[in-house]
Amino acid sequence: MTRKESIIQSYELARHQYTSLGVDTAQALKSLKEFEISLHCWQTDDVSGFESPDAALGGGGIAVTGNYPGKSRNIAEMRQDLEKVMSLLPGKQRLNLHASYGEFGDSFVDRDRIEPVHFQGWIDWATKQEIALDFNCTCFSHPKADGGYTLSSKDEGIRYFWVEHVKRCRAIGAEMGKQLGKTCIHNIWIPDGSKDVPVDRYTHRALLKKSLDEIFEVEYPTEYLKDSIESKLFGIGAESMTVGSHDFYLAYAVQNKKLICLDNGHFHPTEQVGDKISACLQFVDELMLHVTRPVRWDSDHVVTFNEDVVLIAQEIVRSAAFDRVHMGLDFFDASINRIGAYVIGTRAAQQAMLYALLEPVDTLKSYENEGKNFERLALLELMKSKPFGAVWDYFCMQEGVSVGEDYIAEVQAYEKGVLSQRKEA
Ligand code: RNT
Ligand code: ZN
Repeated sequence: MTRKESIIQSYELARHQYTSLGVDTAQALKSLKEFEISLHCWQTDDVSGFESPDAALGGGGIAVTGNYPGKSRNIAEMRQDLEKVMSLLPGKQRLNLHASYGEFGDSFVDRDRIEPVHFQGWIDWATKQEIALDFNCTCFSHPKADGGYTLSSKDEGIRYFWVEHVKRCRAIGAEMGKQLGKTCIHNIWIPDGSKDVPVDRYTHRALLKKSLDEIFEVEYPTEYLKDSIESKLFGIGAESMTVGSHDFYLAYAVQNKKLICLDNGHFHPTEQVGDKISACLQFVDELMLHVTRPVRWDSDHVVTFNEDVVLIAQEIVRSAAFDRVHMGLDFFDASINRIGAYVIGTRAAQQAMLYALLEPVDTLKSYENEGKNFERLALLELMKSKPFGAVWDYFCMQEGVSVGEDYIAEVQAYEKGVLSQRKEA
């Protein structure tokens, strides 16, 4: 039997098993193909960005550990890496850019001066790749963020600088959406917070509200731009108080019809972002997700197929919220091959979606409605050993990308041929 024949045969056997449970595998694969995940550009270069040749992540309570060779050093290398990643992923994804990744040429363009023209190269590239772009203001790794406060700063000059930056970022995002004909989601995350217990939380939060109001004064058509705001519990150096807490942003999002962005590394370790989806969706139209793997803290390890991610996927599917929940990734691991990390994490998120799509939701719901909780638990347990891997392999084959473990060799070849040729700058 050829490899192809065995993949097809395994799929057919799997299909029968799912069909007998009332699950349509073909429909599941159709939905999976339509579900676009927003790839975070910052996994290719450890969140360094290209504002200056020696740009590196600094401040803001996020940290990248590791020094695996081969990180992308410029935009050409980054695009090359992204194209490699996308060639190893089934379906079509989006790209999530940070403002620090513009094409600034030889001159230094400060954050309050950036314009759509600095991102035209990305728009052209995305047009060629036939993908959509999402965008993020970069309110960290900058001297004006060193004081610990940006949009909530009591220093009017600093606050104004960041308001201007974010306003410009929204204009850039809207331009991306307009040119690409696909809505761009612009996300705001700021590092603002305090290491030790502050006494004036109120003023900082009032200032953040004021800044957001100023930023959102300009309205863009929703076909071009949608806005999300990302909450966080704490960061390194901001252990005692984060200005943009979940309460703050959720309330702001509800009151101002914005998207709330839930990063599953930004809550207490036992809180489940999956549980928050159906709660938030009662009050906001749409959600943005940053899917990550927090190991003990917001460590941004590579996403794996774990219970947290599966619950997120299940809640999207069970809530029939495919069009209302946008999934982006947010992890950065510099201790292993970065391209491999990317592919593992994105495939894991896609697999979680597939797992959720292959769930016999109707049967499970009717068990639940009838109070048959033993039956519900039994079926949920049974689903864990169903041959969903066979459906996944078939999907990859249909999509013309590496099946099963084949992508390991592809990443190794890319490391040998491309990444290892990159000398440290
Ligand atoms: C930080 C937030 C934020 C960043 C990116 C780079 O804790 O998760 O989303 O990771 O903007
Ligand atoms: Zn995030």
